[in-house]
Amino acid sequence: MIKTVSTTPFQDQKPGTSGLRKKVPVFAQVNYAENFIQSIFDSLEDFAGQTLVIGGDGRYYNREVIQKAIKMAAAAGFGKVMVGQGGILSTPAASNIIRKYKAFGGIILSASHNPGGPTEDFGIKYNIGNGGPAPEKITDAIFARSKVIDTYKIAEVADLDLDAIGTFDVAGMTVEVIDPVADYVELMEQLFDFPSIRALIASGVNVVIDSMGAVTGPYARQILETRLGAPEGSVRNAVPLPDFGGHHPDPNLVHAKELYDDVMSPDGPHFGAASDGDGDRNMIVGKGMFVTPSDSLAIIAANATVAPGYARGIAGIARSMPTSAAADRVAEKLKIGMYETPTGWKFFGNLLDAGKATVCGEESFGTGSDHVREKDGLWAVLFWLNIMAARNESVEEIVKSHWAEYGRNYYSRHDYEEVDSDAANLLIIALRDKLATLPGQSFGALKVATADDFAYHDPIDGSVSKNQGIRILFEGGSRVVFRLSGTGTSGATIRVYVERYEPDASRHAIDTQEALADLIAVADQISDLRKRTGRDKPTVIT
Ligand code: VG1
Ligand code: CO
Repeated sequence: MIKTVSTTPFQDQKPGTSGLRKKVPVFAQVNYAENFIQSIFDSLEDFAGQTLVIGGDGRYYNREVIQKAIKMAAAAGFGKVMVGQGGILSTPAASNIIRKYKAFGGIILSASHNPGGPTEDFGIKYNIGNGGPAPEKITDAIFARSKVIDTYKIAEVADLDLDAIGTFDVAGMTVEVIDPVADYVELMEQLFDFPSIRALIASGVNVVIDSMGAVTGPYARQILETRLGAPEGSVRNAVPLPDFGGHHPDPNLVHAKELYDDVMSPDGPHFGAASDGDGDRNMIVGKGMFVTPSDSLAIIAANATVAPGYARGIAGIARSMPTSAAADRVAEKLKIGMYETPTGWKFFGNLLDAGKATVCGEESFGTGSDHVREKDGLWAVLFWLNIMAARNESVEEIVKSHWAEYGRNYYSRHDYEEVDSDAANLLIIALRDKLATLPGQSFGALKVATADDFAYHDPIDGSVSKNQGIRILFEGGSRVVFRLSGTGTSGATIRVYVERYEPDASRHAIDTQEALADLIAVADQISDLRKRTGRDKPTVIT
């Protein structure tokens, strides 16, 4: 029943910031997905008889690849596969299942915040036994293997019915089709004060969540509507659809604008949140106040002890390098560790496992903690509701008092999407060449203090990750950072991150883009971005 199939390698299966992402037609090529899945298995050791978790965000091609992965796991010798009903598992839910049931690892099918559909994006990611994304050592091995692979193994059996909960046999391997939501909800109930949040909602605080036609719908409905008593319909776009109902499931001010406008309107809800394709990102909006993800991390850390799961305090905070330094000030005040990592959740895993960091965050709408090893969108939403309930304050009040205490880090990211790859690479190379001459140079009132290409030395395993972003730091705490995206599927995306620290509370009400205007201009001057890319403005500003 186990068939060995000859194949020829593809040269483009290099995992990026978060797994392998390609357009569906690329993944649908004969043997393409199989090659990559076999390359994962070939890079792992000692998993015979162990459990593999499989699930995805429900996007187009999810079910097809899940069937292949199950049959290949059986052929590879796994003892058991746990798969979410309908092929559904949000990324944080998958991480939880891996940890809770002590699985060997998991395969998550998602291209996260990228659109879905027959000509849109798909992705495959491998997570290790701690529930987190495979570290570079493993993703490098997978890529190396994918370039030379010549056979894969697959069980020749009929497709499994993914919609029926229960235990089945696939070529001698057990497959358990599980409720994708139950374990996750149980975990959230342990971490947060559900009775207080329930009371907050009952008191008339109107909460809405936009699931953007992606995976969080079933999770959000169970938590917000069933457990916390919000009226039916509080979760919008709640059914996961293969094309996300045409939504671009990226929770930011561009793609979740409808929700934002609604919360900002006088009669709209008091609190709104949105999540991405696979449920690991979050956007938090309160009436009159959009919360930047960097501020969200800082505020969650500063208020963490209000949540029962964090009542004993947090051990440390970790943030990706481009994320604003708002959380650093909280760590300083709490006298706890602060860790600055490269972009991508895989770099937090060691810090979380070692107990060095409890909460982590990225400027890209990602926040999470040691409860799983992925960022977690609904976790962040519940944390905010728990803080609001405990402090009896609105989002706006909480953010403003945080700024008054710690100062405000004005922050924005400008993305230039689908630019010519050569132009983007040349821009980074040219910046790298300039680094040594920048310190001491002045641009108007801004004087460069230091400039480098960020390299991370993992304090736990000693591994080194180089070329993680060009940073130019100015005297007084302002900075600009340049890096290329590792999640896009066409052309290159240049990300420019801009930050200014403003301690003076009388200057906390300036429009963000205005507050950063001089830095934005200097970023262009130093990088020559507009000339090099032919673009006169960013594709997306967050
Ligand atoms: C982006 C974000 C990064 C995030 C990654 C995966 O990566 O910037 O912070 O970890 O997406 O998020 P990049 O390389 O395109 O900048 V998800 O929700 O797409 O898995
Ligand atoms: Co995501």
